[in-house]
Amino acid sequence: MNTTTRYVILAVFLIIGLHSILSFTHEEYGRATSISNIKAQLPWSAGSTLEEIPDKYYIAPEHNVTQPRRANATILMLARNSDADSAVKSVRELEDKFNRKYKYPWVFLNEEPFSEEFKKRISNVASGEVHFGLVPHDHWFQPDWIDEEKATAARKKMEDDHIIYGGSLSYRNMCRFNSGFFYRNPILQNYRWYWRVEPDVHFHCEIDYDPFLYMEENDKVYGFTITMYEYLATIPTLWDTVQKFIKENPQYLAPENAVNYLSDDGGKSFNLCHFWSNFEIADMNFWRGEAYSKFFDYLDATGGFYYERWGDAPVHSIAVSLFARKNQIHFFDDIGYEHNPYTHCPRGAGKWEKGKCSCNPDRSFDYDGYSCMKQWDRIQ
Ligand SMILES: Nc1nc2c(ncn2[C@@H]2O[C@H](COP(=O)(O)OP(=O)(O)OP(=O)(O)O)[C@@H](O)[C@H]2O)c(=O)[nH]1
Ligand SMILES: *[C@@H]1O[C@H](CO)[C@@H](O)[C@H](O)[C@H]1NC(C)=O
Ligand SMILES: *[C@@H]1O[C@H](CO)[C@@H](O)[C@H](O)[C@H]1NC(C)=O
Ligand SMILES: [Mg+2]
Repeated sequence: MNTTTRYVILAVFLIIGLHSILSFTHEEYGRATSISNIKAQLPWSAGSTLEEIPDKYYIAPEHNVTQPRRANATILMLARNSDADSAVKSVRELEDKFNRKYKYPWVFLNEEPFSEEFKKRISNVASGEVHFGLVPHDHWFQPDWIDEEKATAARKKMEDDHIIYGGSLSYRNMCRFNSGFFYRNPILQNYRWYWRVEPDVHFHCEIDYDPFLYMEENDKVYGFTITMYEYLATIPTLWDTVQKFIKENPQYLAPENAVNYLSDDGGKSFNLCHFWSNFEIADMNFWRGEAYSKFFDYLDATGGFYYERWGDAPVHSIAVSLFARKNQIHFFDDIGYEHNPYTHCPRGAGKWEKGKCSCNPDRSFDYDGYSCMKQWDRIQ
């Protein structure tokens, strides 16, 4: 063996040795602090990895039935990226109470792109397909023809008067979007029915039937759980505008409509009763139809969404009460529902028991003085 060969062999050994030392240190790196190692040293998991529960102990998911038929429907949420925590909680609850059994797709809309975090966390809790959509610019932002000076002055005045969201422009964009645009979103074009859900709402009872199929098979248009009075200061000229529209377009008034829920004097004045639209199960083809399209355009042209603070709740409620038959509006008594600060808890005989509801039926908003349930009951 000459010197060169000896050096080559030595070098090879050195490289092999160095490599094993390096890979050893590499494997060791972080061991002291990695969770799995600390866990193994803690008394409650002494000496082994966590024990897995064998599959046989899991009962077959209780409601693993595939429905014979699903409606052409989606569950819809408008949200901001900053709503992720509360959005995930709403999805988790509705999945537990309803959707894990039915697996309807979810649609999330936002005027900004959803973050990867939002999409990941939502997809983790939804059982069906999930679609994340962007609201087109013109569906959201204040149109150019709005007189900005007048709108600014109106916001300032409402803020000074301490009207909730009175000074907010984004709230107005949201209300106008929910009144006249959400159902035109390209993703929602694929569906007829929607169930509107907001971040941070609660569902208190098991929902063991499909409300969409119920609506479809019983010729319903709009479903609600809570009804209450609107703040007059947010809609001072709305009813006048509605009356003008009806005068010009009497053909859209439905026979047997629900005008007597909206008005205590046969339509002369608005009693401010409306369906609380943070919960809605409804037919988008109603909003897409001729009567509502003309109605929305007529309202929008007055600028009332910006010069006042018209909400999607009174706009939807007035339209559905005038352009649909009253028996096309459905009160979902058996859906226990909470949006801070109000809860609807089932009141019908046996419904609270049947739904295994967590809400207190004595505290249901139905009996609150601010509820419009008496006006609803009166027209039944
Ligand atoms: N993407 C987006 N969503 C919004 C915006 N403002 C409100 N939303 C959503 O629109 C819905 C209604 O907004 P909320 O702030 O809950 O309004 P509200 O129910 O009248 O009032 P709260 O009592 O605050 O709940 C919710 O689903 C919100 O997540 C916004 O600027 N951008
Ligand atoms: C439950 O449903 C899933 C698909 O939805 C299926 O793969 C699974 O086999 C079902 N389990 C039982 C027990 O029916
Ligand atoms: C669902 O409804 C939408 C809107 O009416 C319609 O365009 C679409 O074709 C329907 N899809 C199915 C599968 O029926
Ligand atoms: Mg809300």
